Amino acid sequence: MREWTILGAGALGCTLAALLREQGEQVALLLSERHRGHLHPTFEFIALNERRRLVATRPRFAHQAADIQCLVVMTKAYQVLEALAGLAALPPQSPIVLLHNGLGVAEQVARRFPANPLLVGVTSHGAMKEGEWVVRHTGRGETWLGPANTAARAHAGLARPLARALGHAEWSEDIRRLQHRKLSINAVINPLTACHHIRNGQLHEPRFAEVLAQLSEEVHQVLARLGEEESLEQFRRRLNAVIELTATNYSSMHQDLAHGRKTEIEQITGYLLSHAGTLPMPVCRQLYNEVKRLGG
Ligand code: KPL
Repeated sequence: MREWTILGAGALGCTLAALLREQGEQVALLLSERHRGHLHPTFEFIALNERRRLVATRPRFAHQAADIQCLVVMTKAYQVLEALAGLAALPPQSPIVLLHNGLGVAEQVARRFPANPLLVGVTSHGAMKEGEWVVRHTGRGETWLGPANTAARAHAGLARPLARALGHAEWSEDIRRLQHRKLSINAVINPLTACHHIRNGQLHEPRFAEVLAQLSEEVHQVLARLGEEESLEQFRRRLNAVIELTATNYSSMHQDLAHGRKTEIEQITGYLLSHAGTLPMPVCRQLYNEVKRLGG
């Protein structure tokens, strides 16, 4: 039976581990050396219906990379390359699945692991940690996977067990479009909420109407430059729906800044700025600089 190895025991990584275990799938958590001694990395999982249970997974460490059959990387975008650096012994036939926010990382992973099937994806599940080993699933969402290289296409079937575990998961040959859609939402909500110390829903307060409109326009212009055909009006509707749906959440970038962690600004806003060509992008640029100034 296939074993999933999850790299990145954050809230989403543990949520995926718990939901896969519930379906009887074999799951290992790839742990950093500081967790050595945890023979069975067990954590408490709080499901959407508030039911609590202990989830036991198998511990794995980088020196066991040769045993990894399917690697799901759920670290922050900026941690992916460093986290993979210790896995040179990963078998070349083992698929690597990247499920982080932002863009620009998969190309670097492909250079580092040219033989491995490389899958990329987006997920809109929400989760948060309530302690080092206590994880709460806060929202069900969609998950999409697609190929970042030709070898990945042989692994489209991975979407099936993921769908059983997550409630929804699908394969898309046009995954870049879905990544762009997620990036465009993150590029508006994340830096604005992080810089103004607000929950997502507060973006609908009148004081943010102007900056929200300007930023949406800038982000939409870059997406159009990247070949996306969604109209500005459609983008605004989609954005407003996500703001409503996640109104009580603090965005991941807000949480990162609030906890003194590095943010994914480089892979989100930085990626857009580097693809903006001659577009001026004043609001994007200002938020990028502000997040950097705040330490992210
Ligand atoms: O994906 C998110 C994030 O916080 O990174 C959104 C959709 C903005 C929800 O908070």
